Amino acid sequence: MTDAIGYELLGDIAVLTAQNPPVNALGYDVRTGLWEGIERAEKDGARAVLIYGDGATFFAGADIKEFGKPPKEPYLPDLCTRIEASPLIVVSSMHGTALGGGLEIALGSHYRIAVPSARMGLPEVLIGVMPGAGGTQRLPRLIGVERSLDIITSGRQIGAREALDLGIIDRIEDGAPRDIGLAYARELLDSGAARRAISEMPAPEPVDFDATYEAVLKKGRGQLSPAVAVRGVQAACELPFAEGMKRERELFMELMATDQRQGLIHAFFAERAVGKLPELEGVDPRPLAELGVIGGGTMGAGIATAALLSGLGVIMLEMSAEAAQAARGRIEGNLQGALKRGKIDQAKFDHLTGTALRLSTDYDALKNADLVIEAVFEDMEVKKQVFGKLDAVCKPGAVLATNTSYLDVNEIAAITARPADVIGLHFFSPAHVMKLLEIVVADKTAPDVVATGFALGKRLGKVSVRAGVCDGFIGNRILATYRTAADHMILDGASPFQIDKALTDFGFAMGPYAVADLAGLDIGWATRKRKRAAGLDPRARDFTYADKLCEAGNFGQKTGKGYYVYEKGKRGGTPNPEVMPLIEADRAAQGITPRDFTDDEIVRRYMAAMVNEAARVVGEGIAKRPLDVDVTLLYGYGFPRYRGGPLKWADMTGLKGLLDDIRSWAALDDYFWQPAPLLEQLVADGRTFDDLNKDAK
Ligand code: T1G
Repeated sequence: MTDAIGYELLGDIAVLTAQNPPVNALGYDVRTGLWEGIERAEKDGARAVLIYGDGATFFAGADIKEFGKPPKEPYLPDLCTRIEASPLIVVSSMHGTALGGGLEIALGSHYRIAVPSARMGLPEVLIGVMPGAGGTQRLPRLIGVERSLDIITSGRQIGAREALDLGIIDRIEDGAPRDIGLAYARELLDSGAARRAISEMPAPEPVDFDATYEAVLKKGRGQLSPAVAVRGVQAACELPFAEGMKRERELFMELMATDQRQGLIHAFFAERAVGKLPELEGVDPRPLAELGVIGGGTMGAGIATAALLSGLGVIMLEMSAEAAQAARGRIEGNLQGALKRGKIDQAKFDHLTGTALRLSTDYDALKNADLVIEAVFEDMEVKKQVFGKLDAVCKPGAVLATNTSYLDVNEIAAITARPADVIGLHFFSPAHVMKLLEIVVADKTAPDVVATGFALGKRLGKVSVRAGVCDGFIGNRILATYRTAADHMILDGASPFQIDKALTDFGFAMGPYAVADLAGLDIGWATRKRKRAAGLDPRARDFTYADKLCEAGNFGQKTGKGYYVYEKGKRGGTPNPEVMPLIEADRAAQGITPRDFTDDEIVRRYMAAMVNEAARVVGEGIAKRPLDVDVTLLYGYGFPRYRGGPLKWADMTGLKGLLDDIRSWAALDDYFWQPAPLLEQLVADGRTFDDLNKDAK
């Protein structure tokens, strides 16, 4: 027996206890321990077996860290079948999160009980695979095809109550999983209950699996795993159980071999690694109970909403009583959304908007705040005035944060007497919805202030990424470059509509021009004017078509027209017929003869620009590791998760080919296409961005 599974014989009940923290993943030792435990219980003459998890949770699934390595027996599907085949009554008692292989172990058991707070599900599709230990064969036999398809293709977690209503579990009892499991096993034995093997239940009624496959594939924007999982469920309807298990295994192994599985696993581990920084080890964050927010516009109201929902008290500062009321209205509007979605109840809504939120027009109200974040107008002079006042009013040790999206945080810190307390906290709009938070560390920011930023991010349920100070930090700086690559392609012959389609076919939620319409074309217009005023490099390609679009008052969705025309009540827009004439006139004025672009070339150029700028951002230390860039693009810019992020995609695509492309395009434009030194270095050394992630561990 391994110590990953404890064994006890209590009278006629054998107890198998999973002891593999932190999540009782079903690694080799656990699988071996369970197999040996079942065999030993049968030899010891037990009449029932109880399986439960010590610590935080029942098994949370196969050990993802074993993915990509040669599988070692006993394989999980065989283990589930071995458990089910036991002549003893096998009971699984669940708590925490019984996920993937964990739920499959429970489905291989004959009876299932859970504590009220238990959650369960088959999230395999979220990491690029599918249930591979009988989940697609047993669940449909237990609860039918339709409900199984919902759970399996969404990968969503369900609570114990829903699981009971669906028939996935038999009982919910309060108490320790061991105690309720033992009592249930006792009851089953005393009542003479029989074994109940799901595999012996009749095959479920089929649905139109081809139509379901197509619909799921479309919904996943090219992600394979949910659609392939449909074929697994189909096998449960069309094949005998043992054949169905073989078919499931084949499909599972096909998915295991895909780049998408590599991309999704990379995303899974990267989003956990991104908050682990050597500079934070052993550094305690400062206390965080009361948050000050200056500026109650969309961004400030979003930040205040996120803070209120996390249980923090908020003091919102606005310029006037009217502005304060308007800010209150925005925050209440946001919270109404949470109320409607059932995230909070009316009592909570009243508390948050009643006592937890206070509004003021007087800086003095901030004197007890632990952290103050400003979300005022994006102008350095305005920011400096705000920080001058904060410096005078806030208590010693208060963290002073700016939400600026590109201004120099060092310059802002320098006007205070406490630059060590100053940090950038760049939220993404809407701030109570978007999960990405860039934590911008200025030259003098103290380590415990950085730790406080990460603690706030965790409290608000954000995915926080450490960024250095530069124009655009990580995400917006890289966005500016790949957006420019797209603008150049428009000058040379592509249309914004073809570019958007090529990128949504690649897996982006939206193309860059639809995104610009959503964010507001006036933002890009202001940036172009700011950069022209600061003096563009004469080698930089400029264009006027986008300015003319704005001069005509087209700012995108907020004015009903931009690159696309938006009709009230309709999702998405249709191409704006005014756009191409502006582009054609701009090309003519610049003496450009337009050429055709294939979708492949569009994606290749767009992605090469993204990867090249990301390589600069990592090379300059603005992002600590390539995975920080991947997480930023995944969580803030709609990058397709199954591709793992731009630098994971680059590794899988091949860095040498990307560098060769960049060098070939430099022949025509050696200003825009300058190979990043880090990219050249990696190619020269035969290394990958993932090698750099490993170096940083
Ligand atoms: N394998 C290995 N390590 C895992 C793991 C897993 N399944 N799940 C979590 N960890 C690590 C994680 O990397 C982190 O490590 C620590 O545990 C705490 O995790 C055949 C093949 C369970 C809800 O997809 O959803 O079964 O950073 O920070 O917020 O059909 O982890 O401390 O070094 O996330 O409390 C299916 C994935 C696998 C579940 C807990 N199961 N995990 O969340 O902690 S495929 C999953 C989660 C499968 C079979 C197939 C969450 C959690 P470190 P955490 P948490």
